[in-house]
Amino acid sequence: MVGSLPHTNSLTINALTVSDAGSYTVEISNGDGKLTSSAAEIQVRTIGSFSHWQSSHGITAPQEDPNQDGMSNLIEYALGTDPNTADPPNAPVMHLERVVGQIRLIADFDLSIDAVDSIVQVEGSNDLASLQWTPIENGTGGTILTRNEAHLTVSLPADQGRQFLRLTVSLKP
Ligand SMILES: [Ca+2]
Repeated sequence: MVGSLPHTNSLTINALTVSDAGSYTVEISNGDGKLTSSAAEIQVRTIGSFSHWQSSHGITAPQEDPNQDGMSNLIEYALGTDPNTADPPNAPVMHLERVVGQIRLIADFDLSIDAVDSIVQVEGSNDLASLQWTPIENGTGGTILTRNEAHLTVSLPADQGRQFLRLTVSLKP
């Protein structure tokens, strides 16, 4: 591939397609060998499109579960797992933590940084039989919800009796 380096500190290569995603070693040199660079490893990622992810994995519907691991394709997209391989699920990391004298349940969900068109929501219930799920909101009942590009973390008081959590995923319109 050929790019341009017009006396700036950045190099932009625009003529890429989604099939160019992958790992590369990049070295910069000029034609007469008088300029060279150290090698750099870079990753080119495909981001931001469930429809592209869907077609690249050969799947047809967001709610299907072709690898039968209990997670829909849409959940697999948001978590960055393979919808066709029965890998171990990208389960949340959960633990109890004492914070200022209070025992709290911490659930940390590892999210795909590429699924930028997904909307991830944690819902809670204290009774699985009722099928009543309530969105977990920051500040409600002492809940602390933090989110960054790659993680969604929920911190709940652990003295509220039995609690169940689930992850829901939808796509931005
Ligand atoms: Ca699945």
